[in-house]
Amino acid sequence: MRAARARGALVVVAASAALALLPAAPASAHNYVVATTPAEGSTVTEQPGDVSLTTNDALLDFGESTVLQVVGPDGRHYETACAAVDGATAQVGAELGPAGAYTVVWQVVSTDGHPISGEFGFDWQPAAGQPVGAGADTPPCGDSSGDDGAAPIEPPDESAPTPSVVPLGDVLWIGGGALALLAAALVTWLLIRRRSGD
Ligand SMILES: [Cu+2]
Repeated sequence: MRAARARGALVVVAASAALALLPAAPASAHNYVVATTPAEGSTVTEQPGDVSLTTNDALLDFGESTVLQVVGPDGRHYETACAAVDGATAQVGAELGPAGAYTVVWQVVSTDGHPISGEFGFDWQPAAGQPVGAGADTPPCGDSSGDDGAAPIEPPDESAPTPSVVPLGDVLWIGGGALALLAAALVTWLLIRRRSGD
């Protein structure tokens, strides 16, 4: 009788742990990257003109919340303008400078209003006769901070009319799921320990 009750409790614990994980599903609504120009890890020999990032779904455009920075091996910025959004693609004009490894630091706003960010890299080995850009110390687009701009830009400030921009909800759901799993593991351990103690 006692073993049956303990087994029933285990089923309940397992079921509630599984339920606790369900709310994490909406996080998958975030756009994901399907292509970049230049391609990640590729070697580029001619000025690409534009550097771009394409996701699986339409991007929202809040102006400054869309960022594409092209950082050269010398740490300078080789994007030449502000990033623009066209459907599922964000792009920025660029004129690459010295040969070497370039990193594109990006932030875009997902269809659900949450910013997503990341970076990708490519190698620039200009063919003979290719013009090279001089670059700039700071991002040419909307840089008001004193830092070097290498880090992803902060989401729009709190006064912006986009309350859902910070993905805190996702963090809480995931954190809540992890806590529920921990609690379930603890209860299971206690039940097993009690049974073996009989
Ligand atoms: Cu989201």
